[in-house]
Amino acid sequence: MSKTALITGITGQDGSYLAELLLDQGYEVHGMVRRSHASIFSLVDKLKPGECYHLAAQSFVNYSFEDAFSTFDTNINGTLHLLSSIKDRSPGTRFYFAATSEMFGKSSETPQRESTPFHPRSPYGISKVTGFDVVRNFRESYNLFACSGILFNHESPRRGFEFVTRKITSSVARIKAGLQQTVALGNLEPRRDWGFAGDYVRAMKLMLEQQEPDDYVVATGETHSVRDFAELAFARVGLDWKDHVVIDERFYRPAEVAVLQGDSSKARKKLGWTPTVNFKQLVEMMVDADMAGLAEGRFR
Ligand code: GDR
Repeated sequence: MSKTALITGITGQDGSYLAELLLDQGYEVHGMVRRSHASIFSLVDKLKPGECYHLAAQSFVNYSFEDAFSTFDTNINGTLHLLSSIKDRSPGTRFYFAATSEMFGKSSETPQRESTPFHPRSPYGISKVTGFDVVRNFRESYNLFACSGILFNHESPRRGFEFVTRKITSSVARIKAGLQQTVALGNLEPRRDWGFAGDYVRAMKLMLEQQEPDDYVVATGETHSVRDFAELAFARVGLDWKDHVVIDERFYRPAEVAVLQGDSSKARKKLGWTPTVNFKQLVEMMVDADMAGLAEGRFR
């Protein structure tokens, strides 16, 4: 297989960790940031990459409620165009699709595994279920090596500031430095299965190394509430979260996903994948990075 990889969404959290992993393994890595459908086609035609990781998406759940149309266009049509280009111009390319635990939504079982029925609760979740179905259909119809990673929440010091974990850890650093007093959050009750993004990109790569294409849940198996995250993050710098977190209804969602907890036994068994960072280590890593980043002027 050619050691050429194409990553859409390469400037995002996952794209950056994945690019580093592939470069370390001697790959020639090509990235796309914002694309038009025509440019995808010619790029795939020209590169004929051995592997293609489709990470680009409108990935912020809150925003998807405000603009479902553009979320559907980016997440569904974008995926369809890329897969169509691969089918027509580079059918040997191994394809990875960034699916998500948000597809489970109001789930009928906990923990969620590959066989758990989907019940998405947001336009984002719906768009990813459709993307997942498109990928499976291309695999079954055209014999493409196309996989979906059903990744549960994964975070890092490179996480976007709009997601709750980074919003909390960056605010902890600013509060500790005396730059602000409080952080406004929405619902503190939802529970998520939070892992480290650096671990999760390894699973993506492993999926494309298998004999057969398949779909895998990637998760730690632990679940914690937003409140737990805030409590640990503030405690890391010797503060009590109750003195600094205020609730703002604006951050509540029209429909919430109450609990996500993944069963990644299949990925552990077949891919030999295991996470290396637990919840406490993740929170501390993110707070410590934001404390250092603020001190060094990398964000304000
Ligand atoms: P999520 O991540 O929706 O799980 O999707 P996010 O960090 O946005 O929300 C997690 C939970 O925290 C609650 N919450 C808040 N969320 C945000 N963003 N801001 C707040 O102020 C706030 N207060 C409470 C939310 O309601 C939610 O329950 C992420 C994204 O990366 C998706 O793209 C990815 O598919 C999934 O993880 C797996």
